[in-house]
Amino acid sequence: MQESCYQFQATGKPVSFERYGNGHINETYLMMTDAKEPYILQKINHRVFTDVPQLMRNIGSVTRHLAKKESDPRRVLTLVPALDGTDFWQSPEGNFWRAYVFVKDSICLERAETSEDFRQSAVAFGQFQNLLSDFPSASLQETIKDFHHTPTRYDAFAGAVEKDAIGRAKEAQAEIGFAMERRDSARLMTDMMATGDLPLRVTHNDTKLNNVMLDAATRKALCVIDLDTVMPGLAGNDFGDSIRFGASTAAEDEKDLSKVSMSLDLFRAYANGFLSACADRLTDNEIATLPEAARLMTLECGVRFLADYLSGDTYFHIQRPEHNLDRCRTQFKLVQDMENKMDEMRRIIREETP
Ligand code: ADP
Ligand code: GN1
Ligand code: MG
Repeated sequence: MQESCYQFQATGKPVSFERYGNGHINETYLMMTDAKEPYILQKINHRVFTDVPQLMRNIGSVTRHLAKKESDPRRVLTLVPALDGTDFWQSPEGNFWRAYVFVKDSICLERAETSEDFRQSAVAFGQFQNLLSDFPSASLQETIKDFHHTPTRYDAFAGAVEKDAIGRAKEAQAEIGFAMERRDSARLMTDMMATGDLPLRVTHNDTKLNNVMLDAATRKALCVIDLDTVMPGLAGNDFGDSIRFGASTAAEDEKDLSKVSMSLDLFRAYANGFLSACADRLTDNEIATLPEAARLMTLECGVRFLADYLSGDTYFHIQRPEHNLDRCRTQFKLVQDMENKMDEMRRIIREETP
């Protein structure tokens, strides 16, 4: 058994330990004990999160804030303390591990099976923002600097094109061109933030459908997971990142681009759930820019995948050599589709605003 299995205050003795889930950043494992208690163990990616103690202080304070408001243990992510009572354990090799209570009788979807599944994820993320609206944001550290500062992401991408570290730029000319044509448009949200036209809130910043748990029996929203990037951010980015991943008609790494489009039905379902949960706290500007936020989060993610492809796949986990290029292509296909559907997306937001 892995040494990390013995470092947390678990019930029972560890009997199995296996790789789990589909995250692109951390290494996630399911540990089972002889008391039949499952736990999630994670080896935190400390190349991505360079200050793990600070990251874990954020997660500890956020989960404890949520736990004060929610008594049902399945409705809030809960850290399992290490033997010494801290929220993580550092191995002799210098790796950082943490453990979570497994959210039982839940499902975590890569794709919504029905539009109601997707609407439920929107309710979860909308409520998550509500529950954190009184969280002291100044106490949160930025775990990844400029995480959703799209122009800064573009600068890093331009640097990767220029450097062309492993000679891949020639194969990606079309994608590089697509991204560069849209570079100026990428400033919209960050410029509005700089002028105070969009407020900073405590947001999740990684609102993929597989970062939310639904009740396996009722399929209603249970809780939001993957709290590594909870930081001050824009409400629209949480909306937009969910649309990017969950409103697509295909997987994020689909190779057949004819299958990839942005479903207006799924867009409406998400808008309905999100706005019903938190529209009363959002400003008119925040609501009006939701369609553009969806386009920009998708563009930004495509640019990040492409930059990682050009740099030799150092950031996102990959399962095949062209994986990041395939992911970039689906994102850009979605951007194009959203550009064609922007008027309808705006109309849906107006119609779904309570
Ligand atoms: P990553 O940052 O790598 O995406 P996540 O924290 O999202 O890691 O975890 C990866 C996957 O593990 C999730 O998509 C989910 O399927 C599963 N998972 C994570 N935490 C829990 C939990 N507390 N209970 C049940 N499943 C979980
Ligand atoms: C990563 O960790 P995961 O798989 O939930 C990434 C997100 C990207 C996403 C693309 C910390 O999310 O920003 O949008 O992949 N997380 C980090 O699928 O970079
Ligand atoms: Mg995740």
